[in-house]
Amino acid sequence: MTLGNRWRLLTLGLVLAAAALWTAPAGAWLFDAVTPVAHEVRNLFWKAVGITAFFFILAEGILLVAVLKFRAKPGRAPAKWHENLRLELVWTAIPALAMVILSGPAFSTMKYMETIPKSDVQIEVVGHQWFWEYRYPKYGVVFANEPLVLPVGKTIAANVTSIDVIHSWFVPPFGIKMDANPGRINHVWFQVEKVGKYEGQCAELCGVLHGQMFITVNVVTSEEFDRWIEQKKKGV
Ligand SMILES: [Cu+2]
Repeated sequence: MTLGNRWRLLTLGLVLAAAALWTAPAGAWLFDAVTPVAHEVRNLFWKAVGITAFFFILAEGILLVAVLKFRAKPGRAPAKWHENLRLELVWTAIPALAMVILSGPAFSTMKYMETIPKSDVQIEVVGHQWFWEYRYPKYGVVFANEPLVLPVGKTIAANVTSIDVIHSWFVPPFGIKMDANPGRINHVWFQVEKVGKYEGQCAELCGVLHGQMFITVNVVTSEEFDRWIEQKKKGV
């Protein structure tokens, strides 16, 4: 393979990988964030990328300069060094400090996700091998294996649990990925900003049909939601 071909193949690979990330539902928290939680997660991601990219470029830049400047040349042997305690301390301490600085926004984002505000709609999400059951306790509505329906703009609080093994309720555009553990109730909240159909999937290997434990959430207007829940109450 010639060098030109190799570059072409590499570029094609990168373009395909970027396209897959862009179109796959799993990347939606980054490209289609639709809840305040998802926006927070995305902001945190970019902060982490910014800080780590700074050190990556700095370290690789220094490496490149060292390689070019001190390499062997005709009539000159390559430079050699061994150990420099002060330098090693500095280049360990600075990135460590950067991680400490980054832990601030990381903890505040976590706190934001975990503090459930006063909710407008309370639901229960129950994982089964291999489908999701949804309950609306206030309305006495329970169903399984069909899309969850929620009103746009309202604060939704969800209790997440499981009947059998560990599942995970993962809806990327909401920035939500919560384990559903048997014998334990986990809490999440979200407020969807746009009407639409959102997709997710069980994100914890839970058995042979794990790959088919899809999640669909239809986010509708309040009026549509009221109509839908009335119908559901009647068992339609
Ligand atoms: Cu599962």
